[in-house]
Amino acid sequence: LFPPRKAEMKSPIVVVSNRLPFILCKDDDGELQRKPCAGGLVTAVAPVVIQCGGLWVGWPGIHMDDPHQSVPESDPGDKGPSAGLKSEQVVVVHVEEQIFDDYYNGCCNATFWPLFHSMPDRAVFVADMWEAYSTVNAMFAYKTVEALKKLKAQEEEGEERIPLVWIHDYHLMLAANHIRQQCEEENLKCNLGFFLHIPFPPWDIFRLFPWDDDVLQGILGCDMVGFHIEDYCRNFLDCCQRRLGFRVDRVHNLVDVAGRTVKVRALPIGIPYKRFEEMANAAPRALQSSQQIILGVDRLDYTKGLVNRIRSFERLLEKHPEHLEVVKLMQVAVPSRTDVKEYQQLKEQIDLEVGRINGRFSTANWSPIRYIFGCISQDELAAYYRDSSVALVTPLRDGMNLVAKEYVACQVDKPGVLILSLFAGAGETMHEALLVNPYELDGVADTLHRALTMPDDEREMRMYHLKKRERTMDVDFWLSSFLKAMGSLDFGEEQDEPM
Ligand code: GDG
Repeated sequence: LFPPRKAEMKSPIVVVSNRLPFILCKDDDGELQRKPCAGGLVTAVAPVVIQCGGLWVGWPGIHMDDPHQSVPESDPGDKGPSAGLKSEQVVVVHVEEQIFDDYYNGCCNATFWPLFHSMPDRAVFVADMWEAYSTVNAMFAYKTVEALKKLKAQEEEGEERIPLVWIHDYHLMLAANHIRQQCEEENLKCNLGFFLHIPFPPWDIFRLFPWDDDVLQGILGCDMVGFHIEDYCRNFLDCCQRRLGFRVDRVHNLVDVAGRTVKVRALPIGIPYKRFEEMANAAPRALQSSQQIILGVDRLDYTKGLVNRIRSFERLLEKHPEHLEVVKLMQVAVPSRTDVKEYQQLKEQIDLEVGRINGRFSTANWSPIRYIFGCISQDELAAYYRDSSVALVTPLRDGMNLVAKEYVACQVDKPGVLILSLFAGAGETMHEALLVNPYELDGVADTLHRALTMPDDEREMRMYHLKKRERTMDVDFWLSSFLKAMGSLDFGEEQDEPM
């Protein structure tokens, strides 16, 4: 059974991610303050770091004037998941502003983000950005090795604890190899794990990156590499074999790196299911019950397929006019990377499409699309999920997609229908959703019609199975699976290791 109730970390964990589990900002007096983050990942991982006396290495969210300034303790009123993380458990990576810009806005978000989402035409390949990426990765690695030395110094006589270093996401694909090399030089031991939150693309796309071999070698510095789904594992193995000529075992998902074996695992992330279910049970009604609501919730990003989605909804109104004045598309689009031109253009395009379709179909008492460009609270979000008849989750490409899972957790009343893109990682496991190709607008429109007219017993049956799976395979399950695959959990003497 997961999570294994009695299991404990055998040794401390060092989490390495682009962002710390909170953001530092200045209050009115210019004093630094922690602003908590409450995403599922932080909620699951921070308590483990706190419990095992581990460390978190990351960028604090601002460029600090004095890089030696210490991180403040959390506010006494902070109820966020990282509140218990003491300042001595936080390792801040400071990066000079221009280098950070080339690393983050450049190589991470203008190169790897589109490329890994199989949209190579949007990707830029600039040597300076790649150089900044390599520099920042080396800085993260240096800080991590310093952190490992600190942990080593805290060991008691005769004790040897081998820490787990867990690196997250496409921002830090070179860090593992640096850490491994430095640890060898300094005679430090650690187990290295990496998890990629976005897709890993097929070989034919990946090879477009001019320094593709460095990226592979960087990731292979780990002992284990985790992806959301088997397809991404297969793509990665293909690249290791075809680009580097390494031997791969496709039955057990292993790569032989000069005699060292790297495990490759599909570990689909889940959500804090109970938290969403509780919020949905508690939240007051948010939407008018007289209309059928089709809900979309996304960061405003070109990978999320918002323009296609809005046009599919238009096709629904054209093809099935019985839905006029009865249904409404409610789209929440959270501002994201707003200083980037491509994202500004996408926003303008969505504004135009929404205006055009509302102008075309609205009547005195009804308009087809309600569009929120902004962030709503988690309680409100849970109520929107609960009160919508259909969730329309149609990314063009998505590593996993948590919105689909959160919608399912919040179906505590009359169950709704989940429409899900074939090209989201979530589509691999959420079989009872209505799966669609977001590029085929007519197909999505027909599926919308099917969802809106689906008999109650079919809705209930589909949602029952979806809920059952997500309740079990929640974010704690994912966390335990990763730690177990890394061999980092101690199950105690009385308890057998779960299968
Ligand atoms: C990356 C990968 C992978 C959205 N609007 C509001 C709001 N949200 C929250 C949702 C959800 C999260 O944002 C979005 O998660 P996704 O999974 O959809 O997408 P990414 O941000 O792109 O995440 C993705 C994920 O990493 C995890 O590995 O699934 O594929 O791209 O949790 O609830 N939250 C609030 N107000 C909003 O308006 N409070």
